[in-house]
Amino acid sequence: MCPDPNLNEANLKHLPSSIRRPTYDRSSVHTGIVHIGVGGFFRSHLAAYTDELLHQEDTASWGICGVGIRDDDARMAAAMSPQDGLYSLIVKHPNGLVESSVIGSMIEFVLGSNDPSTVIVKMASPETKIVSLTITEGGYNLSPATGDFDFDHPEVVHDLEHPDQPKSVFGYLTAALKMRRDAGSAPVTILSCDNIQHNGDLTRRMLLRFAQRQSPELATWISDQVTFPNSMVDRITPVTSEADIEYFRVQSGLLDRWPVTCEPFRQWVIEDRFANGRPAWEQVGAQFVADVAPYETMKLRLLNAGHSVLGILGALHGFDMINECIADDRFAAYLRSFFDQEATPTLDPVPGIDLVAYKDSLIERFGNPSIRDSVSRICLQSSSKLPVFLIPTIIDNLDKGRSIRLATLLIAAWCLYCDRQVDRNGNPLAITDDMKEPLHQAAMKTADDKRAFIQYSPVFGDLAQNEDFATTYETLVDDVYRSGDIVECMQRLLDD
Ligand code: CS2
Repeated sequence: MCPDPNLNEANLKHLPSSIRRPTYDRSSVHTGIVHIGVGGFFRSHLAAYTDELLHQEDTASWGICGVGIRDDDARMAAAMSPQDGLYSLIVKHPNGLVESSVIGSMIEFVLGSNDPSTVIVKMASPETKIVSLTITEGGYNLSPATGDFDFDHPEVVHDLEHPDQPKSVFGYLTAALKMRRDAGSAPVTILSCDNIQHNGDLTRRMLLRFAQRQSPELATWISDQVTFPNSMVDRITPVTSEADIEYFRVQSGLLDRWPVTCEPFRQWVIEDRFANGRPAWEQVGAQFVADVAPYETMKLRLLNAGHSVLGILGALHGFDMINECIADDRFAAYLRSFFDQEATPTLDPVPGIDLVAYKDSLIERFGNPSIRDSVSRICLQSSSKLPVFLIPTIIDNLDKGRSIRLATLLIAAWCLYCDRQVDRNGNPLAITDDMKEPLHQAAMKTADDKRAFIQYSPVFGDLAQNEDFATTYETLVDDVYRSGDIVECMQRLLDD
């Protein structure tokens, strides 16, 4: 059998008219943005906004060079290279409608693992005006225990010894910024697009800590010349499945090795602090504001924390998909109570947003049956998500003497999850977490010491020292272990 032809520049003309494709001349687009961390989310979000913008006039200087600095990025490079950086974005509406388009904004892809210098030179090029990042919550090398940059991380230790052969994102950024400074090039913006409170401020703080160790003068230059706008990003983007590849193949007759599926909703709120110009993303729906803080807190504490609530409780119950959780009234009711009773009281008013409507829309988005967003994707790296998404809500509520039970049950459930690593039917849980083993060790001690899990400071900091939290947790962890049925425990809190 003849293999399907590739999705690539030459074969765009074979696409059926129902599939949108770049109608701009890709060969005249050049790189203005270098993006580190080419995964599903970057491709459904920043790259998709930028693709829409490239359809407008005078935007050809805003093409994107994708960069992979981790070993497993080689898979993405291998998928994108025969496709000239093109891929399909398959948008799935809750009513079953599906819209596909081919995205053309990523005009180059370079891998650092073999040859870091190509990446460094690209980031340092005067053409590059923005370096954007989706490196995940854990990628910022922040130790929750100390609140500081983790200088003990092996990649960081390596990068400080070998500044020209970096492995970590901070090593790369510092090497490129040094090259820019030495060449007298124009300033640059570093734009974090990860789910972290004040993601730009954190990037700046972490980068300056690292750069300072290498060269205090360089750190001062970075502090003066580089801007780090905060941004809030949102679009639910499940892990690509074989079914997505097959869907595109049937629709188009072409092989896309790594399509992206996502929901129709998207949101991007960005602080307008760019050191060297920026694309007019507002023309394609992004919102530029002076202060992103209320938007990001809302999103982290409702959407992302809400996802973790469903993910961990749903995993223990034996659900595979997030929409299955929402289809179960008991989970939907628990989530809504968490939103209303514990997350919302911690939020400031958000300009232009009706929080009740926002929460309604989250329940609808999580329930989208076409999306097939897995519980395991949500639970991935919970050890770096919960300190960002959930623990701040608990801390704020403790400070104000408000309810913490619904969020604390999640921590107790997570302890059981890390300890037993099976769902209620005894099926093994798919757990991917850098801290899986130490969390397992801590959770296993629960029978002898109920507080053992929350004393794991790399995740919880000194939260266990708060007596109100610790006693609430003790009662709930006891209930969770005795009952073994998380829905019963959820119900007890709702009935109380
Ligand atoms: C999710 C996010 O990974 C998670 O925990 O909550 O990936 C979420 O889907 C995105 O932030 C949506 O914008």
